[in-house]
Formats: sequence, structure tokens, C-alpha cells
Amino acid sequence: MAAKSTSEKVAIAIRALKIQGARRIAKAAVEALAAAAKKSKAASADELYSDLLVAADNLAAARETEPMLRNYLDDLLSVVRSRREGGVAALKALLAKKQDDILADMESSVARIAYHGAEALTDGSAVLIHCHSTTLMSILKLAHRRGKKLKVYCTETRPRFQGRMSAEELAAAGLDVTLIVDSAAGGMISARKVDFVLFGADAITSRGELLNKVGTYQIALAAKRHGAKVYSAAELHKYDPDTEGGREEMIEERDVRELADSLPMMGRWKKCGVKLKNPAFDKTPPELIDAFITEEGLVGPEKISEAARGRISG
Ligand code: RUB
Repeated sequence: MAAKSTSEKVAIAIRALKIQGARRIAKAAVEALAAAAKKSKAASADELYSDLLVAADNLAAARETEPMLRNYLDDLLSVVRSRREGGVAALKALLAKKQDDILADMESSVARIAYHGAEALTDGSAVLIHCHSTTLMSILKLAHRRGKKLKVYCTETRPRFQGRMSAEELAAAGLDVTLIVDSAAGGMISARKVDFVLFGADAITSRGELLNKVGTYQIALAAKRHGAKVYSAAELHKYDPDTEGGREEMIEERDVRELADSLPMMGRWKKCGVKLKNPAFDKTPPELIDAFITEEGLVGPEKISEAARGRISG
């Protein structure tokens, strides 16, 4: 059997959830596609383009619910699309340069989001977060470094417990962190123990809806009901231009074994006839979101389409 290419290995790792979170997935995919270009033995620009299209399609299909992945792959491919008459060596150099530009863009976007997010949080406030988002981590760590005293509540985030990772990371950075079970969030918010609810983002639609880790919707509902501010930290590359024609974002269903915890437990559910269902994300409507914290500042859901259109080519 032929050895797997880097892009095939990365696609497999994304599918197997060895690489998680929108930014990490997009970065790994861009690097894999750039590596495919570097290694390509294509004799013409057309051949190079078709090799890269196959690799990009395979990478994008590894997580169909991540527009950031598709948008950045498309940015990289645009270099070849617009210069098909060029020689292969010149195109490879352009692709390598574009990869560097994209990675630098990702870094500077997250730094700007951290700045705007840290500004938005008031000193002495309590913040509840859900799941693990590298973007959120950068906001909270910067706010802390700037001397804002925050009390952070992290949900565990079932079934894969990414919230525990967030709790550990923030505590190691010196923040005041408390871990709660997911279902405690509503009660904490209704008891007015929370001023801000912060989420990451996997996808944003043209209608200003947020697709994020399952559980986001019910936390946002409780926050809106009890007056806590709801923000989602999101690079504008998380916007999905394909939703402009009215298309709905799909919700990824994951392996039900995540829910069953163990093989004996799986057998037990099967035996007693209980079905399992494991949607990994949910959709929060725009009326529950105060703003997206983007690299361009805080943007209301009604303005997100316009803001994103200035940043992505798709
Ligand atoms: C991760 C998740 C994160 C977003 C944003 O889900 O929902 O909130 O991906 O992360 P999963 P980031 O672990 O299932 O991929 O800010 O790092 O892009």
C-alpha cells in the first residue's frame, strides 16, 4: 500500500479528533496543503492545481462543519487559481509565501481579538465559558495580564470534557477558575453569579447565528433571560458565505461511544434498548448574542455578514 501523504495524515487526524478546535484544524490543514504543494511532482501549473484541489477537498471533508478550514484553504488555492499560466517553481514559491501570510494573519487576528475581548470585560466581573477555544483563552489571559480580576467558571463540556482543559490552562496562567458540570450553568446564571458568558465559534451564518459546541444554546438562553452579556470570540474567517443563499449549517453527529463512556456501558444501553444520540454542536440564534468579538472589534450579529465579506474571498 502506498505511504500516506501529509495531507492524508492530517485529514485522518482531524476526522479522528486528534486535532480539535476551529483554529487548530484550519492551521493544520493550511500547513498540510502547503506541504502537498512543496512535495508535488506536477509538471505544469494545471497539474499542480488539480493535485492541490484533491488534497484540499479531502482536508475540507474531514470536518464539513468548519468554514474557517474551507475559507483558509480557499485563500491558499486562490494563488494558483489566479496564475495558472505561471511556471511550477514560481507557483510553489508563491504558495509558500501565501502560507506564511495566512499563518501570520491568523496570529495577528487572534491578538486583535484578545485585545478587543479583554477591553470588553470589566474588572471584578464573573465570566462563564463553555468548551475549549484557543481564541477565548487568549482573551482571558490578556485580561488577566492587564490586571483585570476575573472569576472564571468553566463548564466541563460533556462528552469530551474540553472545558476541563480550559480550566487547567487558565489556572496555570494564574486566573481564578472554578469548574462546574454543564447542567449547573443555568442555575449559576439565574443566581446572578455571572456577568459575561463567553463562547468560541465554529461557524457563523449570514443570519448571524452561532454554531458552537453543544450546550452553547441553552447557556445563551439562560444568559439572555437573566441579563448576562453573551459574546462569541470569532475570527471573521469562521463566517460561512455558503449560508447566504439560505442554506442551513449542518450539525455534526459524533460517535455515540463518547456518550457511553465505556464498552460495558455501551453493551448495557444496547441490552436494555436505550438509543444514544451525540450531536457535537448546536445553533444559537442572533437574538441571544450581544456581539461577536472579532479582529475588527465587537460586531453585532446583524452586521457580521458585512464585516466578514471584507475579510474573506469565498
Ligand atoms: C471546539 C469548539 C470551540 C471552537 C472554537 O469543538 O467548539 O469553541 O472550535 O475554537 P471541538 P478556537 O473540540 O469539538 O472541535 O477558538 O480554538 O477556534
